[in-house]
Amino acid sequence: GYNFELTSEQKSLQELAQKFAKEEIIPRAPHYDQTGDFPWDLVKQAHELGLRNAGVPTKYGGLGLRLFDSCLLGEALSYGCSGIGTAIGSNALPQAPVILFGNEEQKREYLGRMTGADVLCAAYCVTEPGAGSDVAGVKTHAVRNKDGDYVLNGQKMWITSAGVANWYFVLARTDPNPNAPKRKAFTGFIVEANSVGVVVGRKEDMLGQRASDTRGVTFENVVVPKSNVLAAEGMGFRIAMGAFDLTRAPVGCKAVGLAQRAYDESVKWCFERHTFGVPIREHQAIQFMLADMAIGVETARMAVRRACWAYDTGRRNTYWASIAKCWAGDVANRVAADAVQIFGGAGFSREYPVEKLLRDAKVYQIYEGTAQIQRIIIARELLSEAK
Ligand code: CO8
Ligand code: FAD
Repeated sequence: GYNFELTSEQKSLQELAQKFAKEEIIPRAPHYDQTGDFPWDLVKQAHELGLRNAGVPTKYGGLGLRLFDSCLLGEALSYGCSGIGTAIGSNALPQAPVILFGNEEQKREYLGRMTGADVLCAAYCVTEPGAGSDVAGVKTHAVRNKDGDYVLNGQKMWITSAGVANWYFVLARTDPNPNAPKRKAFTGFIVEANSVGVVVGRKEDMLGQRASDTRGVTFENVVVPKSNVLAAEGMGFRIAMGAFDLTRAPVGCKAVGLAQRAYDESVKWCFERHTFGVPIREHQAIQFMLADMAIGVETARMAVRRACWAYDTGRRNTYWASIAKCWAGDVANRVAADAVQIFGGAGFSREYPVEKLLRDAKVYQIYEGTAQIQRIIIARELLSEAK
């Protein structure tokens, strides 16, 4: 069975990330929230401390952490600021297809590159203007040229770290037949960001997680060598879905970090703020809100750990990863909204920390599959199990 008690190594790792969040991220978070600049200084510091590329196997220079341990890091960084945490940790998403489906040469080149002295980012390009939830609606396509390489055309949208990436994972249609089965119609490519024909769009002006660099990317007759096909032509849909099994619990852990921060700020405020002659912590209505926040944070963390345990022990975790991502995303939104409520008018002001948490929380119900899509996946998994 599973045992979530942390070992002394896990505690040290967690403490390192917590210290970095407290001393480095929290003081600089308001600046990056206001400006929307990419937090290169913090990304570099995190890189030097070994807080990035955690899931990359040691053979390719990474920490080779289990998913459970990576999530300890992710939660701690997101506690400081989930936008900066995303900027620091978003390599995990484009790395997942390479870790799961790359050949030795691809792993050595594209994972090894990320773990060297240079501080590099990568990005995962699946979503398009006309296809987000419905991945099979992707229109970006690739055709073979006379050398057997591929020519890629299409437009991706909402791509995290697009403007700072060194390479992209790109999902493209390679079977033009509209009736081709999804599991055979798409191919996953690794695309060098400096390839001729790659055009990066302007940075999105976002509600929250503003430090994270989100942009569109257009591919105009980009030649991709055949050696940059992941697994084999036609494997793309399964690669994209397999990557989500590895990355949805880590997104959930970041939502837990945000929710824990909102809860901690609320508890602190309950001691400081007085109404009707008593600190507001003495009002039962406030206590019940705190209790509901605690229920959410604790169960969301457990759901994330349960999904990690399934993955780390080699079990298919699609169902658990979606439960973790969905529940943690919903909890983060409810807890952040309750934190604003507990702060009263101060909660509505940029001078206090909780309005940012509410803005930052929203995207946890949108990216890596919306709250509705997670429920679709959970229902499909449980019904197919029940058959
Ligand atoms: N593993 C392996 N194969 C799978 C999986 C899986 N988990 N899921 C599905 N498949 C296979 C199916 O078995 C099926 O194959 P077959 O035909 O052989 O049975 C084939 O794939 C097609 O599956 P479906 O019929 O289920 O396909 P649907 O078109 O019905 O849709 C989904 C499937 C699940 C709805 C899919 O489209 C989906 O996941 N949508 C959500 C998209 C999404 O999550 N996008 C996220 C983009 S990335 C992102 O947002 C990044 C955010 C920034 C993060 C920052 C991190 C720090
Ligand atoms: P739509 O698919 O148009 O959905 C609109 C609404 O309809 C949603 O509420 C959705 O839940 C609902 N809906 C859709 N279909 C159904 C259905 N069958 N049943 C019930 N409800 C349904 N993508 C990447 O590929 N890489 C990235 O790095 C990346 N980073 C992102 C960063 C940010 C900040 C944001 C906002 C998005 C990012 N995305 C990325 C895209 C993200 O994954 C998509 O926005 C998300 O999957 C939803 O797709 P959509 O925006 O097209 O919404």
